[in-house]
Amino acid sequence: MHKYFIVFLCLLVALFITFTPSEDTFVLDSPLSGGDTTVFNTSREAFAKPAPNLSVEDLRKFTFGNKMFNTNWVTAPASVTSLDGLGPTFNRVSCSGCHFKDGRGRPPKDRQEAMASMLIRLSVVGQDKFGGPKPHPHYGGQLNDRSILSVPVEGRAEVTYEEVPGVYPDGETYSLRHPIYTFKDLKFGSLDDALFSPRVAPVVYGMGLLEAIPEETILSFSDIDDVDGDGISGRPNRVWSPTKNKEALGRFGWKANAVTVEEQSAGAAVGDIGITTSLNKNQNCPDIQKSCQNAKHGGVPEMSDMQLDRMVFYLQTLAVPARRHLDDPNVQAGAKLFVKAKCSSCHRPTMKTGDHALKQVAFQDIQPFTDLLLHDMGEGLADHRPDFQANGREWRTPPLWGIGLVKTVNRHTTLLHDGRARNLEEAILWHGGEAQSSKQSFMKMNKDERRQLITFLESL
Ligand code: HEC
Ligand code: HEC
Ligand SMILES: [Ca+2]
Ligand SMILES: [Ca+2]
Ligand SMILES: [Ca+2]
Repeated sequence: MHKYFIVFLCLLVALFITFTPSEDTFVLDSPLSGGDTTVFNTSREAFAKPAPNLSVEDLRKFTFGNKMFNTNWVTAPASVTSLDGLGPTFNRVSCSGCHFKDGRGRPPKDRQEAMASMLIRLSVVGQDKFGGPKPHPHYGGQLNDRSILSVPVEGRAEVTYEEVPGVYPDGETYSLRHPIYTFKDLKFGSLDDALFSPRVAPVVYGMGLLEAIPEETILSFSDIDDVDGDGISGRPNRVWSPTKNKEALGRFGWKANAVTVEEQSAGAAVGDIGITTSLNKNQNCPDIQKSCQNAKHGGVPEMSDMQLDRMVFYLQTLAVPARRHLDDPNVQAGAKLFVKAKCSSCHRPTMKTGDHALKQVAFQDIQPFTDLLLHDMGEGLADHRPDFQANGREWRTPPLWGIGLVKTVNRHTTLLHDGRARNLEEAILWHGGEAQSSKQSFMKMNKDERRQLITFLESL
């Protein structure tokens, strides 16, 4: 009897620990978004700085990695054989082409402009053998709108917008632009039955810190059955990890569909630039694309392990910019409203990283403003394209650290996975699903409060 009672008590304690809402949803009064990796810089280079805790030796690696990230890959065979193998089909010739100044991409300004810093993921209904999206038989996993000479481009996508007006309870009006995508110049048949997901390039600083957040911490944010009844659940994506050779917690990408910085980077190299690595040995050429398959490649693999390693190191140690204007009363009021409107239930303000192979990012107190979990964001934002465990309405909470500096670095303010929001206010107004009541809290605020919340976001 006694034994069972102890077991019962333990269960009770476990339940209590699991279901007590965590207390860490207040906003810290500290500028150090990235712990010891924080950099104080508000210039156009704010996203491009090495973490201040790097050694001289580390800085050499960082500089090499920086070069790899900025390299313009060229068609094989070229005189510089270490940097050839572009394509045959691709989207950009460098990583920084999309992640300009280590910042974020945007949709084209008009129909004439090409998609220069975003891409369209493609698939068909079903799953591949790893539980991921099933690549389109003719176009693969994404639409490659550029190619080397002698190989045709796959096609391109155009986006136009429809304005849909709305009104706040206090009478103020707004307008949201709904994107409409059309495929043009398709070389290998129609994409009418394809599932597709337009995605802009996100910022790439703080990647090592995100990688170092303990899995238990991320899982502790999850409330799959919404036991606390606040309408917010959140669940992890579990995706296939080729380097771990098993399913693992996804952290990177708009649907948390990549496990490590290395896997994300190697995937980008082959998918976006056409550069193979030891992680992705095959050229990005679906069976039907014969001239793609027959084109000359740039070695096996085209990017060496050393080159990949340095590039990953670079991304892992890019500094996070510090928060600003902490003593501005509007920023302080905005921080309180951020918690009151439960933005902080998904955009988790503070956490501590755990151990990591890179000691510079281990055990840091950080302010990423994300839980790295998937949330149902409603029909408005849905892409209807599953990505491992993420369904067509779910998106990973994007980190908000540094978001106020995007305007300075990238000279635009577009937000959300496809850049449809033209500013912070519109980004909030698109929130639905699990974030519906949070959005409503924002809408019910008076004009000054709404302004304060936005001023707070701009200070991150
Ligand atoms: C054509 C534009 C494009 C190019 C070129 C590109 N990326 Fe990206 N990058 C993206 C998009 C879009 C995403 C989001 C992917 C997703 O949601 O699946 C992304 C995501 C990432 C992320 C994860 C960021 C996060 O917050 O989760 C990293 C890291 C990254 N890219 C690194 C690279 C590297 C390294 C290269 C060069 C080898 C590269 N990218 C080239 C568009 C691009
Ligand atoms: C239920 C979880 C959840 C809640 C609550 C929530 N968000 Fe979000 N937020 C997300 C997700 C997921 C996205 C990405 C959606 C997309 O790109 O389609 C997002 C995107 C954003 C973005 C754009 C980020 C970027 O990089 O493009 C901003 C800004 C933002 N949220 C602010 C807020 C504010 C302010 C509140 C409170 C009023 C809030 N969020 C409440 C989950 C949430
Ligand atoms: Ca190639
Ligand atoms: Ca393709
Ligand atoms: Ca909940």
